[in-house]
Amino acid sequence: MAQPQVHSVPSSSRLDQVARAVRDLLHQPDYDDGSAGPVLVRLAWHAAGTYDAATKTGGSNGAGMRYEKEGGDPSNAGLQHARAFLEPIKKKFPWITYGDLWTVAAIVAIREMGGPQIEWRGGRTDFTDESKVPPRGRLPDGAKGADHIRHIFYRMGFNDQEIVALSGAHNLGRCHSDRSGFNGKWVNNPTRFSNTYFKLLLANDWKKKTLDNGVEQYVYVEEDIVDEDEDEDAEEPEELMMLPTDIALIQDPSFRPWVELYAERKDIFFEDFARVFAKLLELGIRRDRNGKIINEENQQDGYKSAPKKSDVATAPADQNKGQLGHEAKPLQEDNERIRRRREGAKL
Ligand code: DDH
Repeated sequence: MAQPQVHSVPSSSRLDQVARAVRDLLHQPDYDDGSAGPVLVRLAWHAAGTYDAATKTGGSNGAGMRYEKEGGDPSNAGLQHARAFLEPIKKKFPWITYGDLWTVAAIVAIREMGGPQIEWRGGRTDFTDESKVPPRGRLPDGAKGADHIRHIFYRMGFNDQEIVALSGAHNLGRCHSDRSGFNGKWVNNPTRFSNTYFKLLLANDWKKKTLDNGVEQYVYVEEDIVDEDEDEDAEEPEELMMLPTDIALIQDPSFRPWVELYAERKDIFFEDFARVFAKLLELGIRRDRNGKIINEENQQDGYKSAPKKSDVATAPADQNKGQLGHEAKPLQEDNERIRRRREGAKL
């Protein structure tokens, strides 16, 4: 029998408060490139991108990443940082579900980083156990090619154009060798949402490089960001990178025209991205005519906001070595180096 509904779907005035709190936490001078935005976007994408249209399982309802079964998927390595960033907001607004918080944080971050306004609809519940948590292995592997990308995104119900539009999120953030094994950022300003990623894909002569950890990615050093007045000992400009899956977008004859369009027309990219990201966040969610979510777990439990599981951002057990236990330590050291470099210290 259905339980009485204890919590209601958040009102827009309550959501405004959450959105404001997300905006306030984005500025993180000691983290990565100075913003929590990119990793928040990735959190929402990985929460939703587990959807399987055939079985109607996975997707952004339930916040399954709170459970080891999903949070421990090596694809989700590093997302504990995003969840930890949001924890003070959850503490301040305990009524919001993790499912809503993780997804709304991404759209606030994208807008704040100069991206489009994205439609967002609330009402996600939080799973109360892991029975509905999707199996691991549903997210894309950056080392693979076009067939793999299609296999993953067609499963969610996206077409080739939508895949390319979504991939434009790689304007943001960076790869971390202690998370995915890849390393570096796609564009010079990774905290500003734009279509630069598509421009660079087409403009640059990407060369395959094998990193010390054996991982292969593509790299390019943009000459014109080297400051000629800089003395010889100065830090080299950071090499830009692409994943093999990014390069597949310009090699595949059906993906490539969309890369060309988005490189040329930022306005069209923004419009398409907004539509497709909104679709992504709705994956796995069924609504009635009034917009109320009617998934089984929502009908059983209502708008169920789960309590926090732990005060400490812990790494999944099977994550890369070095992140176990003190998983945030290498990151902190990295960030400290970046911060000191910005302040002009020679390291
Ligand atoms: Fe991605 N992504 N992504 N990505 N992604 C990584 C980082 C970020 C793939 C692999 C990686 C999307 C699609 C794909 C963002 C958003 C989106 C990293 C680096 C890998 C690897 C992780 C790390 O080391 O920290 C692959 C493969 C695909 C694919 O399409 C085949 C999509 C669709 C999105 C989206 O948001 C719509 C963002 C943002 C980041 C930067 C995270 C950060 O911490 O910074």
